[in-house]
Amino acid sequence: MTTDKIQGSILETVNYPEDIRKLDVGSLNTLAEELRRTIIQTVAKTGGHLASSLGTVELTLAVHYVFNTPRDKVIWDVGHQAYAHKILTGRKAVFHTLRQKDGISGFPRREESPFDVFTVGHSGTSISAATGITEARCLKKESFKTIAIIGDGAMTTGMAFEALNWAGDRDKDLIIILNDNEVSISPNVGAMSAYLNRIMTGQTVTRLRSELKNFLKNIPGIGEQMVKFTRHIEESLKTLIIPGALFEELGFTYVGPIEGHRLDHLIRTLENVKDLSGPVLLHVLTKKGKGYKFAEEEPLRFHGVAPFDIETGRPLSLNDRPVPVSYTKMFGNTIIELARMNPRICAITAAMCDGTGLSEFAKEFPERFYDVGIAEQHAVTFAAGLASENFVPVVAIYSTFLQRAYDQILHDVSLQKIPVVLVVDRSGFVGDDGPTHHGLFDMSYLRTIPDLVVMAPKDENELQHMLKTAVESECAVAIRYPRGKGVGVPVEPSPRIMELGKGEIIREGEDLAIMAIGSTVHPALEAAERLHKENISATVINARFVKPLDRNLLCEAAEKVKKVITVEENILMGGFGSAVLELLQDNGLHDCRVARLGVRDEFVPQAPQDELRKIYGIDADGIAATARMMMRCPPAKRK
Ligand SMILES: Cc1ncc(C[n+]2csc(CCOP(=O)(O)OP(=O)(O)O)c2C)c(N)n1
Repeated sequence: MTTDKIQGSILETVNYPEDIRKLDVGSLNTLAEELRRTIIQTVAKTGGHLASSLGTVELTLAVHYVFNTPRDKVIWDVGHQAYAHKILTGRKAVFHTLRQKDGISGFPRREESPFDVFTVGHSGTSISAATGITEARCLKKESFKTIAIIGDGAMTTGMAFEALNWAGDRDKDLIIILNDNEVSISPNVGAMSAYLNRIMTGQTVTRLRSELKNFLKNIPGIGEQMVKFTRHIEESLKTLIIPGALFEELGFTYVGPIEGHRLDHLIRTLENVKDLSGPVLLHVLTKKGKGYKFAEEEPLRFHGVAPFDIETGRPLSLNDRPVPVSYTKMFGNTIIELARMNPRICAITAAMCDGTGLSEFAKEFPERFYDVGIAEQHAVTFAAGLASENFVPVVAIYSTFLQRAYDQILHDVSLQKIPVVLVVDRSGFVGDDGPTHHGLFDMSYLRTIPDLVVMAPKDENELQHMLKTAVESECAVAIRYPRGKGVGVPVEPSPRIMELGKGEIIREGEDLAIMAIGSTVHPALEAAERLHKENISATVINARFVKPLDRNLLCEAAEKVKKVITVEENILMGGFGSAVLELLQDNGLHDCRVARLGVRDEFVPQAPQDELRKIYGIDADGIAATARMMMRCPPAKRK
C-alpha cells in the first residue's frame, strides 16, 4: 500500500494531543473535518470500523483537549471507534497501515502507544478496567483522572452492569462517557437501550408533565387535590421523568444528554465534569457514520466494511469470479431448512444477527428468533432454559466471544446434559482484526467439557450435515467453522445425519498418516497429492470430531504407518493434536512419531488468513514440508 500524505492544513501540524490544546474551537472544528476525511480515505482502502469511528471524532478531540492525556487515562470500550484517537496520538504517519500485516491495530493496544491505556476488542470491559485503574490511583495516592468511553451497545453487557454496580458503591472519582448512537452492530435490543431512548425523549415527558399539572389545577373543585395526587405518584415515576435517574440511583452523578458533535458544548461540559467528585456518567448523543453520507444512511453496513469506493459507497470487488458460498451463509440457509421441518428449532444471537448469518431466519421465524444483545453468557444459559423445555436452541456466536460463556457451557449446559447446539463461527484465523478476534482457542476449551460433542466440518457441504446431526442428536454439540468462503465443493441438495464420533479416511497411504480437522482437511489432501508425486504415500483422515475422537479409525491408521501428522487451525495446547497424542498414548501406541501442526503458545497478530496459515505451516506447503521432514526421520524407538 502506498503511503498517503495526511491531507489538511491543521492536521499537518498536529501529532499529539498537546498540539490540539493550542487550537481555538474554530480550528478544532476544521480539524474534525480533516480527521473525518483521513479516516474515510484510509478505511476505503484498508477496510475497518468506519461508522463507529466517524461518530466519535468530536468526542475524541474534546477529551484529548480537556484532559491531560496520557497522564489522565482514557479507556475505550471495544476500541473500534478509536481511529481519531490513533491519529491524534502519534500514529498519523502510520495510519495508512491500519489493520495490515505489521501495521497498526484496528483497536487500542497497550504495546502500540502509552495513550492506549488498555488493550480492547471485546465489548464491555472499559468500566471494569477504569475502576481498577481508579483504585490503583488511590492506592498510589496519585491524582490523574480516569475516563471510560463506552457505547450504548457495550453498556448492555453483563460486565458493564457489574462494573457500574461496583463503581457506584466505591464512590471514587471516575468519569464514564456513554457514547449513545442508539445502535450497535445490529439495532440495539433490551431494556437498557429502551431506557436510554426514554432519556432522550425525557424533555418531552417533562413538558407534558407540567402541561398536565396546569390543566389539572384549572379543574374547579378537585384540581388541587389531583395535583397533590400526581406529586405523590411522581416519586414512583421518577425513573421515567428525571433523565438518568437509574444511574443516579446507582450512585453516579448523571450529566446529559448532550449533543456529541458540538465541540464548544462538549468542551465546556467536560471542563465542568472534570472537577466533579465521585463517579460521574456523562451521556453524549452521537450519530454513527457522522459526516459520510452512505455511513449515516446505513450505519450497520458501515460498522465494519471491506475496502469500498468513496464516491458510491460500494464495496470494491476484487474480481468478478463467482465465490463459493461462505460457511456463515451455509449455516444460515441450512438452519432455515431445518426449522421449516422442525418447529422446535430456535435461533439465538448475541447482537450479531447478520454476522452469524441469521438475518433470513429472523425474517422467516420472528417468533423463534432471539437477539439477546451483547450477552454471550446469557445467550447460552437462556438457550439451556429453552432446551430444558424441549426446544432445540441453536446459539450462533463467534469463537472469540464464546470464550465469555465457558462456565455457562459447562455448568448450565453440559453438567445438566441439556442439548444445546453451539454454532461457533469465525473459528481459526480471522485476519485483520487480529489477536482479540482470532478464534484459536475453542477446540481446546470445548474439548475439556464432559459430554459435549465438538465437531468441525471439512467444507461447507459437511457443515450442513453436521448441523442436521446436531439438532437431531439430543446431546450438547458445538460445531466450529472458519470465517469466510467455503472450499467450493458441490453442495448436496439436503442435509443428512452423520454418525457421532465417526471420522473418515479420504485417502489411503503407506508411509504416514495426516490427521486433519475442519479447515485443514482440504490442504492436507492437497499436500498428499503433492507428496504422491515425490513417492511419499500419505493417508489423509478427516477426523470430523475433536470429541469424541474416532478411536478405532485413528489408532488403526497410526498403528499401520507409525508416523502421524496432526493439523488444526487452533492452538496446539490442548487442541486436536493433543487429543490424538493422548489417544495414542492411552492405547499403547508408544512407538508412533507424532508431529503436531497448529498455533504455538502465543497470540497471533493481524494478517490475512492465508498468510497466517502459511506462517503457522498448516497450509498444503507446510503440511508437505513436515511430511518430507518426517520421512527423513526413523520411527520413534521403544525404550
Ligand atoms: C463480547 C463481544 N461480543 C460481540 C462483539 C462484537 N461487537 C463489536 S462492536 C459491537 C457493537 C458495539 O456497540 P456500541 O458499543 O454501541 O458501539 P458503536 O459501534 O455503536 O459505536 C459488537 C456487538 C464484541 N466486540 N465483543
